[in-house]
Amino acid sequence: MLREAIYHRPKNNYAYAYDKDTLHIRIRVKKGDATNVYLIYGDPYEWNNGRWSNASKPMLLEGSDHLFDYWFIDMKPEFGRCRYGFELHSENERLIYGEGGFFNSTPNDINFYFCFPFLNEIDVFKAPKWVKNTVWYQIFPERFSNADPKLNPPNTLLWGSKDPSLTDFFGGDFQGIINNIDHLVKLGITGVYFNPIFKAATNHKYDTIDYFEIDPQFGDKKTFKKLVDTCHEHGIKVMLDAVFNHSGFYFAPFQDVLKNQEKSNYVDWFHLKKFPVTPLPEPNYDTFAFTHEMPKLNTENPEVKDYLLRVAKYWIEEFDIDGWRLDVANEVDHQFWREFRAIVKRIKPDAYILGEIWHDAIPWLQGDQFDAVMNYPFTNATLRYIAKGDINAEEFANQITRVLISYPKNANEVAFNLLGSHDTPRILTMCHENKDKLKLLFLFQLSFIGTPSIYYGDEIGLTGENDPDCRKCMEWDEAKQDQELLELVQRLISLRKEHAAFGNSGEFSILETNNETNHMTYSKKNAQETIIITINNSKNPINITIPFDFTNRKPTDLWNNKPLKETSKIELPPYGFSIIQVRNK
Ligand code: ARE
Repeated sequence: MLREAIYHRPKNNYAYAYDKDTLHIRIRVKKGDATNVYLIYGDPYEWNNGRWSNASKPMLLEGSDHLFDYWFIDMKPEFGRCRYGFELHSENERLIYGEGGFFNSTPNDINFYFCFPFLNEIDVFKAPKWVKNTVWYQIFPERFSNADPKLNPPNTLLWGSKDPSLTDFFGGDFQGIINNIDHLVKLGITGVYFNPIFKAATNHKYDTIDYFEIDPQFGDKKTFKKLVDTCHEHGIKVMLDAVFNHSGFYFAPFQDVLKNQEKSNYVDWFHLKKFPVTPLPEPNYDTFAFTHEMPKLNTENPEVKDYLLRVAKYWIEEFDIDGWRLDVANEVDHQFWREFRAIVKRIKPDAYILGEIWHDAIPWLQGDQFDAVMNYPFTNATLRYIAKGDINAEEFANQITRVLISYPKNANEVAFNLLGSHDTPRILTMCHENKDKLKLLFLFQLSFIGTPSIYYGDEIGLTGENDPDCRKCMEWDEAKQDQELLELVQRLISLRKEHAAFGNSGEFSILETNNETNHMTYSKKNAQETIIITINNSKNPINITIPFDFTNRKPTDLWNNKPLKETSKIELPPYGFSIIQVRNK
């Protein structure tokens, strides 16, 4: 066995508390090296004469990518404490691995084992229960619906009259969202994520002027309350965008700095580099990216912290919002987020905290900061396989396995799985407008572990290149909406609700990938049923045998709602799919 490939480290995605009684342990081994892996474990205080009385348990092969196999076990340490090591078997070798390194026989020194000291309940990663079953919908408020022309900002354009430029306004507002709540309800949405709504200068409102005011183009606080109440009445949770990394240029404290320079009371609110503070030609202060309109806030300053935490509290306490999406979350200090979490959870224990992080985010998912992150690694892998077609089925399986392995299972269950957002090209455009591919994207997203999020308009086939083109006005003329697509998304969401295994309580396993046909078969399984999904991601029809024995299992074609013959052979048209259900024996 290749020792260099073997990896384990406690207290991260390789060993973590799943709940107050259960530990999850993983180990990475070179692909194909081990035939069996066992966990050797015991309580540190039960160690007698160089050994434990109890024994070892077999681990399961959880998944593989192109280099590694990942072995997994869940166990309940009787006294909450655990020392453990791994016994790895290949055809001709038996190897023990622990904190002390590699051994040919079970080490008789307890210090050579890994240590999970104690399963303290307060440290267990815990997201609000409701999140797991949520289907999100993302609304960019300026572009969803304009119902109150009195609120239109100057030069508001006729709804949908052109593709948006960086600076266009179309006048979307809260009343427009309220008027169209049925669209969300029919779709089966149970959570809405709103892009920023606070007073700001631009159409996207990421340049906050006042964190305690609604932007007047959207309505007033009364209408916002009505919006939250309307959502709640329809079983829809509400999440707002918290832009705490930076303020807008016209935020009063920043304007004060520009005016009073060294004498300003707000010099420590920002990351100023020298005086006089000047925004142009290049800002001499830290900003978001290189945008002088977005001065970076000094979240280490207690005054700034106090101000922003009051903002976080205010919108929960006064308007009963259910969650915060944190903009540019990874550029803000961890300490700020820890305090943010403590306050938010104190006032609303089941509020959801979602960080915008595009990369591996394990340091934020330890239970003390975020409940989830926007799962762009999921997005990238899925779009590459289905939309862009630049990776094949096997590589997709590798990448999706890595997505799952990167986090604890309880974090995966609430990951915010998006296919597109206001920051990315429209998914239909990514699919080169091939709607069959788009359907496969939705199928994969809505049958995967985590909480799916639909970017407004993707469900009716809006197109658009990158920002600002991906922020077109929502199309409300039913004749111009893709009704077939809409119905597909609706049905997939209801399958998620009707069949827990199809949704978030099903264990995801890849059953087969084939690079020649480019198809992939995976299953979702819970205690009651197994659902087997095949995606034919190819312009050719396929005729394949599903690697599952249906004999005496009474399979049902869930998509077409009809019983199937007990055979594993299926035929799928180009970009076709099948969803087969069997009850577990
Ligand atoms: C505007 C224009 C852009 C132009 C830019 C230049 O629209 O076309 O390039 O100005 O200054 C908001 C607005 C944007 C606006 C931007 C600046 O929505 O329209 O751009 O402000 O004024 C990284 C960050 C991530 C960030 C993205 C955009 O990590 O946090 O970049 N996303 C949030 C929001 C945005 C928002 C802001 C931040 C600022 O979701 O909408 O922009 O508040 C890789 C990297 C990622 C990177 C990602 C995208 O994968 O690894 O780190 O994300 O690409 O670039």
